[in-house]
Amino acid sequence: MLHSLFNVFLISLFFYNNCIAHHYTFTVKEVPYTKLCSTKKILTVNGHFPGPVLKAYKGDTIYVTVRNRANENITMHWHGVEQPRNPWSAGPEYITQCPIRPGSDFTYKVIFSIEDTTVWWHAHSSWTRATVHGLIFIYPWLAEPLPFLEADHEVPLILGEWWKKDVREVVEEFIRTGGAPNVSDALTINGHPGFLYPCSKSDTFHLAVQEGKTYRIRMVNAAMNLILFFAIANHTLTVVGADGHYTKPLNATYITISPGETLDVLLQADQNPENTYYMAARAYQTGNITFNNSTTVGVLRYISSSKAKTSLFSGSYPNLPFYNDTSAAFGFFTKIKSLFSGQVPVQISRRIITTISINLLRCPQNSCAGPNGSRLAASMNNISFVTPSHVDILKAYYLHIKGVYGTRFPDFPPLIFNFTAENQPLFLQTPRLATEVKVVEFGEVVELVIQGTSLVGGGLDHPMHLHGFSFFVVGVGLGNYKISDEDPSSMYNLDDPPYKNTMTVPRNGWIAIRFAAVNPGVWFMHCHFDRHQTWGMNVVFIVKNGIWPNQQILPPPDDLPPCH
Ligand SMILES: *[C@@H]1O[C@H](CO)[C@@H](O)[C@H](O)[C@H]1NC(C)=O
Ligand SMILES: *[C@@H]1O[C@H](CO)[C@@H](O)[C@H](O)[C@H]1NC(C)=O
Ligand SMILES: *[C@@H]1O[C@H](CO)[C@@H](O)[C@H](O)[C@H]1NC(C)=O
Ligand SMILES: *[C@@H]1O[C@H](CO)[C@@H](O)[C@H](O)[C@H]1NC(C)=O
Ligand SMILES: *[C@@H]1O[C@H](CO)[C@@H](O)[C@H](O)[C@H]1NC(C)=O
Ligand SMILES: *[C@@H]1O[C@H](CO)[C@@H](O)[C@H](O)[C@H]1NC(C)=O
Ligand SMILES: *[C@@H]1O[C@H](CO)[C@@H](O)[C@H](O)[C@H]1NC(C)=O
Ligand SMILES: *[C@@H]1O[C@H](CO)[C@@H](O)[C@H](O)[C@H]1NC(C)=O
Ligand SMILES: *[C@@H]1O[C@H](CO)[C@@H](O)[C@H](O)[C@H]1NC(C)=O
Ligand SMILES: *[C@@H]1O[C@H](CO)[C@@H](O)[C@H](O)[C@H]1NC(C)=O
Ligand SMILES: *[C@@H]1O[C@H](CO)[C@@H](O)[C@H](O)[C@H]1NC(C)=O
Ligand SMILES: [Cu+2]
Repeated sequence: MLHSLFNVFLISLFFYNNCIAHHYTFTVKEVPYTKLCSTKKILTVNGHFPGPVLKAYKGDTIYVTVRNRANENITMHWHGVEQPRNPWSAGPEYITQCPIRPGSDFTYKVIFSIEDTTVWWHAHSSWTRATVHGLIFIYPWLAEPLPFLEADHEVPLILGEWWKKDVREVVEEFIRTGGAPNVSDALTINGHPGFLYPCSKSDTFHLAVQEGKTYRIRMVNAAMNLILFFAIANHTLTVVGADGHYTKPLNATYITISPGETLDVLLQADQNPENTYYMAARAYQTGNITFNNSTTVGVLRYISSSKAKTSLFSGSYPNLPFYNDTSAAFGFFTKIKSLFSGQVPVQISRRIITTISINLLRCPQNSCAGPNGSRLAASMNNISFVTPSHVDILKAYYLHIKGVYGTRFPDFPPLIFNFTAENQPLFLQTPRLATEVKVVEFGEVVELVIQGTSLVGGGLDHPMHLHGFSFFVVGVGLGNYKISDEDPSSMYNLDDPPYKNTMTVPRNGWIAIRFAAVNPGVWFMHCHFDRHQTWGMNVVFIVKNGIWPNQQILPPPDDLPPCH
């Protein structure tokens, strides 16, 4: 008995030490890449696009040294990792740190706690995340069984967007002109546009599968500005995880995935092995805005197929929903349920209601490139968030530096109007520019209602992401949230709602999320469409320290990048 226990101990230690590193080095540098018939230099981690997969056991702490050997500022974010008490490693530029400057290094301490399944990492300064991103695979401890059939293989799958121009030029241009950013030139699967795009026959993602085996696709939508539909021809996708948490198994013929979201999907290689099957992704887009309606395609073939090489261009395409099919998009989102029941906080101590809007700012002589010569902006509760430029908010909070931010983010929209009306009076379009945070006491149970508005252009979907927490999505609806309702919980799922870090607010609709504010720190919340983040659809939560030492922010690391 003693002997066998000892053996188990040895084996697990051996496995632990050999399979999973606890220290990684990310060297950020520019490397030339050729796609769509043109070559440009892009920012990469260790020369790779997409970047390397990190692996961790549940509850592990890993260290990632980011060495900036590029010629622009950078920060790194560990998307979906709650980082208990450790906002110092959260990453958003000028929110929790000043950037790592060219030639400098910073070691991030990434503290895993309650996360299971798959999350990801990406740069969090300007639009550098376009090419600086990768997946994080989380494994349960050896003794802990998976709640679904163990797969035979794991497949990392990153959906992305590619611009032929340097992304810095795209950003510089739309900030300068006040118009919308140029849309991308391609969608990608693991960096490959696929053979439907020019010059891309050899730049196509291939997945070779063995008949009868099960594949666990660990995927993320790393696109900058597009929600995507994805499917694989003739194969059912079984969703078992979302945003780093287990879900009830869900069989689907297609999935919808928003920027920032991760999914764990099981794929059975159970179709005729002689055929070729395509996987494909393209945009879900409801608003009246320009987007790239092209399709990225990858190839799934069976290893045993005799005609593998010749049949490449005669495969089956999957059926994807039409671009503006809201019931298909939200039909998928709302079918995702947590594996577990009864974990939602029922008593809330604070309800915050916020609008999210696209806005316009006047320009002298109507000289900007937005509608009517104005400048496009975006807001929450009519405040277009102004990012500090000299000191980050965390440092200002920790060291009591005044004048960096205000604490007057309102609990309620400053004006009540028909948020989703077809025609809005123009005077509502102009936001207030400010750096206002929401301060929350340690331990408060927050319900946050996020209401989309139809201001400027009639409304859009918005994937909203919160750092530092996972939240329960207790409600999703179209139209106006009924603010006057005494007890809105009759329209909520308080049993098994999904536990997420990113949730899409439907066009002219709302979501209600709940989280317990038990993670002290400074936590960014923003739209994961990067153009909206750039325009100010952001807010910061400051969760104060609790009374016990283990309820307080950890001390800052020694190598924190200086601000000036
Ligand atoms: C954006 O698109 C416009 C119109 O097609 C073009 O003139 C401009 O050069 C583009 N800018 C960038 C940075 O791609
Ligand atoms: C979409 O991408 C295709 C292929 O790169 C490109 O030819 C087209 O111009 C793009 N569409 C828009 C609206 O930019
Ligand atoms: C795959 O699906 C397509 C479209 O649904 C169908 O036309 C085709 O016959 C199917 N192919 C196989 C091999 O099942
Ligand atoms: C889901 O799909 C898998 C594989 O195609 C199948 O084995 C399973 O029975 C399906 N489950 C349900 C509930 O339909
Ligand atoms: C869509 O936007 C364009 C300008 O970007 C405008 O001319 C057009 O009227 C809009 N269409 C609708 C249906 O709102
Ligand atoms: C895609 O957009 C182009 C213009 O950019 C348009 O000509 C084409 O009809 C669109 N395709 C679909 C399927 O909507
Ligand atoms: C979706 O787009 C099609 C074609 O552009 C249009 O006919 C249809 O009305 C749109 N549907 C919705 C719900 O907007
Ligand atoms: C542009 O101005 C005209 C005239 O004032 C107005 O009717 C229209 O709604 C404005 N468009 C936007 C997007 O503000
Ligand atoms: C708000 O606007 C929507 C869309 O035009 C409309 O259907 C709804 O009746 C309006 N609600 C109120 C209270 O006026
Ligand atoms: C936002 O604030 C500005 C400035 O105070 C005001 O003009 C505008 O009407 C407000 N809009 C909304 C939707 O509250
Ligand atoms: C890089 O960061 C430093 C320190 O915050 C700042 O002074 C500098 O302006 C930044 N450079 C760019 C190009 O943003
Ligand atoms: Cu948005």
